[in-house]
Amino acid sequence: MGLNPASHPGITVRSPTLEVFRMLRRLVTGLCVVLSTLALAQGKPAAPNKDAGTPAPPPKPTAAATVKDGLSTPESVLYDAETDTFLVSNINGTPLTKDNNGYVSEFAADGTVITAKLIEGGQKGVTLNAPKGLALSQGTLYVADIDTVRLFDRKTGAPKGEVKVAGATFVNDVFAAADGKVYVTDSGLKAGKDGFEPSGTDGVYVIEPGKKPKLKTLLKSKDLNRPNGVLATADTLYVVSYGANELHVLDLNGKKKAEPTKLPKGGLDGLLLVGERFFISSWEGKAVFAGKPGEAFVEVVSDVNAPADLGFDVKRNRVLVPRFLDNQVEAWDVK
Ligand SMILES: [Ca+2]
Ligand SMILES: [Ca+2]
Repeated sequence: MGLNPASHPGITVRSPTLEVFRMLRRLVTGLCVVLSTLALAQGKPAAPNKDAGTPAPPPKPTAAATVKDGLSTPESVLYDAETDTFLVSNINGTPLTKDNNGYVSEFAADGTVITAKLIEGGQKGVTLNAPKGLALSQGTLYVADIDTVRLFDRKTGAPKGEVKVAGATFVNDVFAAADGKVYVTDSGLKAGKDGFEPSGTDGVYVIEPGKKPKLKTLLKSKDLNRPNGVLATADTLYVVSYGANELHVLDLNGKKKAEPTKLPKGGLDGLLLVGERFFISSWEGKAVFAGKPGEAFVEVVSDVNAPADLGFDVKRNRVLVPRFLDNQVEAWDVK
C-alpha cells in the first residue's frame, strides 16, 4: 500500500496542481490591490507636496490696454477706423437721470486721452443727459440718450439735431447700417423701487436719415426681453436681450426670421459682427462670448465686471470693453 502523503500528519507534500492554483490566487489578489490603489489615486486629487510648495496657477489673461482716466459710467465704445481713435459715452450719474452732464470722450488706440470731452451736456448748446449707444454715419455721430437720439458733428462735436423716440423709456443702443439707416433699441425699463423694472415698451426703431430724419417703429414686443445691443446686415437685424440670454434674428422690417439663439449666460449688452463672428457681452457671465447665430457661443474674454456696449479695433483685432461699474475701458486681444 502506498503512502498517502496528504493524510500523514508529519509530512507535507504539495501537489503541483494545488501549488499552481495558490500562486495564481496570490497573483490575482496582488493585482486587485494594485488596480484598486490606482483607481483610488485617479479618483482623488494628489495631495500637495509640502516640500515642493503648491504649484502656482497659470497667469490669468489680462487686457492689452486699460483706460481709467476721465471716465464716468462708460456705456459704449465706438472705434473710428478713419482716425484710429475710439469714442466713449459717459453717463456720468445714473442711466435715466436728466442731469445734462453726460459727455463723449476720444482716446488714441493705446488709451491716451485725445479730447477729454468732445461733446458735453450743458456746453456749447449741447443737451446730453445719460449717453449710451454710439453710431457713426456719414460724418454724423448718433447718441442714444434716455428717450431721444441726439445727432452731432463727428469732428467738432457740434449738435446737429435730435430724434425723439416717442413712448420709449430707455433708449439704449444705436447702429448705423451701410445704407445710412440707424437702428435703435428701447430696453423697456424704468426706475423702480429696487433699481429698474419693466416699462413694457420694449421695441426696435429705425431712423431714416435726411434733412429731417424720420423715425419708424419696426417692432414693439415684450418677447424681445429688454432689447439692448442691435446690428443690421444687408438683410437681417440682430438684437440681444438684457433680460435674457437671447440673440434675436429679425428681418429689416422687424419680423422674426428664426428662433433666438441662446447664449451660455444672460444680461446681454454689446453686440458686434467681425467677419462672420458675433461678439456679445454678458453682465451675468462677466464675459464676452463669440459665435454664430444657431450655433454654440464660447467665452473669449473672461472676468470683466459689467461689460456694456462693445467696440472693435479693426487694426489691432481688439474687443473694446467698457466696464460700466468700474469707470474703465479695456482693450482685449482676440484671435
Ligand atoms: Ca448724467
Ligand atoms: Ca447697451
